[in-house]
Amino acid sequence: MTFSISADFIGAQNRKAEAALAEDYAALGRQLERRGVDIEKMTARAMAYAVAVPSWGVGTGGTRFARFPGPGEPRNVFDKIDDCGVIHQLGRVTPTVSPHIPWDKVDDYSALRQKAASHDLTFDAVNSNSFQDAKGQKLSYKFGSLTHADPGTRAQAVEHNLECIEIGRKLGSSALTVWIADGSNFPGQSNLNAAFDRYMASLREIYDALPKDWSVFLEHKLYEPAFYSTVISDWGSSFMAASELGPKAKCLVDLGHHAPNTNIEQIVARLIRAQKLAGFHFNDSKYGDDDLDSGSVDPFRLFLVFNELVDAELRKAPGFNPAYMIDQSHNVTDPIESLIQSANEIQRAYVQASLIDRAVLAAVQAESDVLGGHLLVKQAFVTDVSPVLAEARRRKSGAIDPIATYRASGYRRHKAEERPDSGTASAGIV
Ligand SMILES: [Mn+2]
Repeated sequence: MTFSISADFIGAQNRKAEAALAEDYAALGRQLERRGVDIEKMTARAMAYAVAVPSWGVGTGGTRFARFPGPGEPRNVFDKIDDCGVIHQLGRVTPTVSPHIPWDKVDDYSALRQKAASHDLTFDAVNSNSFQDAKGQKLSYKFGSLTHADPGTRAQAVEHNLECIEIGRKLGSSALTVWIADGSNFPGQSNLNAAFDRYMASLREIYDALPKDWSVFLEHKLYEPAFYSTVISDWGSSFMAASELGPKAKCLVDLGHHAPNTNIEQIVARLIRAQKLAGFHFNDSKYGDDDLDSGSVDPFRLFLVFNELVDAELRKAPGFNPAYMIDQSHNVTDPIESLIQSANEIQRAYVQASLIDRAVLAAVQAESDVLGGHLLVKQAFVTDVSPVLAEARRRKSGAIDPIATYRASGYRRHKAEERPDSGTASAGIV
């Protein structure tokens, strides 16, 4: 019998925090009422919001220099699902898991699906991996995968993506996320145009194999591991590819995959307009694709992204149905704590953006009241909606203070005993 956190334990922890929460919730409710906002509507929105956790995120990540494993790391995808279960049990905002193939390959996918269901979890978009060589793989991706100059290597990469679709069908997923590391490190190494043509030909084969109700999410990244050129480097390339492929192909925005200071919220607005926004890989960054915890460095940028998303949601923008996922690397923290905190910050940005009265904002903008518009947006951002998030968790039988409850439970200590270091734990970032 492996250790799990009981509902009774969460209830006992919550009882210690309930009185203070009730007081804070009532005070915030009165403040919002003065602004014409019904706190109950905000709590309902917080309760309805959901973001997927990446299966790879519960293992300790690393950099290209080193990885420092933590105690009790998941040894396989079943352990990962247990950890994802705890994140959802306490935070109540992450009911889905985004799997990664081949890292999460198993013999029995119905057993994996059942394991997830035992934690009230289902599976979100499947991530393929042709940025490293799988064990026993015939041809290497050292010089590319879907855009490799060799047709045999391209065919192998296509075949891998088709296998990911098959696995995803067994897991109840309905989307495939494709990110390739393909590019070049030297001017002259690759023909920039021909590489894109090969990408399109490979993606066409994958696209044509998609089941009826499936989508393919194209993920762009400006650089790394290729440092001179990347085939799908920006949202323009991604949009071009998705447009040519058809309606099932959309563009995924990973917040870390842009040059510093890029106006990502404007990219989001454009993709919404084109009905090509697939969804997100949330994380935060300071210098590049740092894969830091969501909302840890620049919560204002996260909020501004949600400002566009809530705007699109409330005006019922055609085709707007983004998939929300976290994609970050936890190198120096307990991954479970980081994912609870990150999901909370993403949900916070969503609720903050929901505070804005869109009609008032539009009227102010129509009058070219520059600072007036800015103040409306800024007022929403500086409103501390923590009591709304805590109350949403409490009403869904989660923890009022999820990280404190997690620490008090001793979950990590128990897992360190149950999961002896096998030296095989996989973790990574995509
Ligand atoms: Mn990503």
